[in-house]
Amino acid sequence: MTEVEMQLRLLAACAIAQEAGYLVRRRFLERDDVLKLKFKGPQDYLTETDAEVEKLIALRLSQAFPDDGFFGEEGGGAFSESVWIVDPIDGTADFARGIAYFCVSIAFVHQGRTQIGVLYDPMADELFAARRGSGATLNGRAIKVSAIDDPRQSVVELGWSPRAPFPDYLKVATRLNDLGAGVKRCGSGALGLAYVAAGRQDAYCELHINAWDAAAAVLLIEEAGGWTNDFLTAACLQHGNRVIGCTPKLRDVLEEAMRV
Ligand code: LIP
Repeated sequence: MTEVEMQLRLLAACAIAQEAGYLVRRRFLERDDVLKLKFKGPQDYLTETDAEVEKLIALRLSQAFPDDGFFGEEGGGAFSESVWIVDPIDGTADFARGIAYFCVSIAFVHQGRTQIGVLYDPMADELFAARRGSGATLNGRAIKVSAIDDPRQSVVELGWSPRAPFPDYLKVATRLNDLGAGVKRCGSGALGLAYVAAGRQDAYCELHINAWDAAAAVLLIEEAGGWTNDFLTAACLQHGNRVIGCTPKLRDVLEEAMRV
């Protein structure tokens, strides 16, 4: 794929993520007060907006790049040599409950490697973007991970979902606490990883997360000078994987803490 073809995909992904984010924001602000919750599984929320936004993103990408593949959290798809991997709303639980902490996540994977990662948080109006080898940005300004190298000074977000055994989560959380880390959990793995890239926190770990949740944000960390585990393996595309994204000097202690 040529330099121009890749750059066009970055620019298009940024524009599409923002258009999709504006739709998510509209739906969030116009929702009625009656709580109508639907679930795909235990603690796995499904909203009409997820499907609506994913359809919009798929349409825009197919119009711009008809030969690329598409895989979305809601509608699935196929993993081809050049494929877009999309989470229309990462942080669905918070979106569904009226908490403004979610984002649109779009990754472009070519020959098995993430080449473009774009996240847009429509409530904060923050566009995170990265192209492999070209750095990472937040609203157009270069970002980099923090310089924290001491776990006792670190903030570590430890994500969880019923996809991983809760006792294992508690085991890792206890180890992180024993290291002196400030341990937190929010509800969007994508934003949690993006905040590591922006230096707002020092690590994001999760025992299991799906490719569409994290692929884009993992590239942000790589391009912002951080370290990540080998997340997007061939198996990850189908089955997900554990994820560690952090400042480089926290790698060893976090890999140890995440062994279960
Ligand atoms: C979410 C992930 C998060 C995980 C949540 C959920 P969703 O994705 O980003 O890391 O802990 O349970 O899976 O469902 O909001 O797209």
